[in-house]
Amino acid sequence: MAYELYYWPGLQGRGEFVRLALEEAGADYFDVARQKKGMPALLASLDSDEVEHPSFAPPVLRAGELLIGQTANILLYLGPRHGLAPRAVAGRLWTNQLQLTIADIVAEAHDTHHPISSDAYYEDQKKEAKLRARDFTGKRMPKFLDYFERVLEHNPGRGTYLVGSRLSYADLSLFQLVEGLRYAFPNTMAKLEPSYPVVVALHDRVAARPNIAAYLASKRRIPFNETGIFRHYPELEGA
Ligand SMILES: N[C@@H](CCC(=O)N[C@@H](CS)C(=O)NCC(=O)O)C(=O)O
Repeated sequence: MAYELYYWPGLQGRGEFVRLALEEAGADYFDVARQKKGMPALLASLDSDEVEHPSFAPPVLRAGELLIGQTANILLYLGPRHGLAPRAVAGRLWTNQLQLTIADIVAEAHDTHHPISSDAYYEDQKKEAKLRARDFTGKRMPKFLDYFERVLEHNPGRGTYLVGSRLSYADLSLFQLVEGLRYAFPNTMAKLEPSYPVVVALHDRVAARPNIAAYLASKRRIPFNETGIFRHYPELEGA
């Protein structure tokens, strides 16, 4: 069975957390909206008249009969099926908890460029974006990175992975978070990274995994750009 991933074409966005899990697993999947006539199919996955369990927003994954929305929920489903999360309930919940915490900082990263409204242009909320980004880079980024560094250090597996002694989708997502923050806030990350050696080492190990490295080098990996969640606006770093 090939999975169908429904996500906006042309940007990594939250779809990327699902792509990374599918790529690491070597799973068969179609990125539906990137194929011909894919957009109507994507929109149909959100249309309450068409589907039993409509999603509010992409990403959405079709797995056979199931249509699953919410990034963390999709990963909760995929994880144990592809050896990317523990099977026992405590481990599954812990992995999900970490993913939800990553979702929290992802939402905050988004709000640095859209602090007032997701429906308004960045250009119309630049002043507020500057204030929000100052708080995000000065306080929130270090607070979240402190947390993930601590989780890695406290894992009896001694910093190799976030959960137990094996790679999980939470590790892939932390990799993507570091990638995104580096793209959006390169100066801040250059200053912060020396304080987070374990997070950075995990990022590097994920990047070197054969399936991930092949994916990153492929055309399937959409470059970061200013339509996604992680956007590089130099003025938001005080430049
Ligand atoms: N909590 C959801 C958020 C989904 C979400 O906000 N998707 C964005 C794209 S990354 C979107 O299309 N939002 C449209 C909207 O909020 O109106 C998740 O983690 O999947």
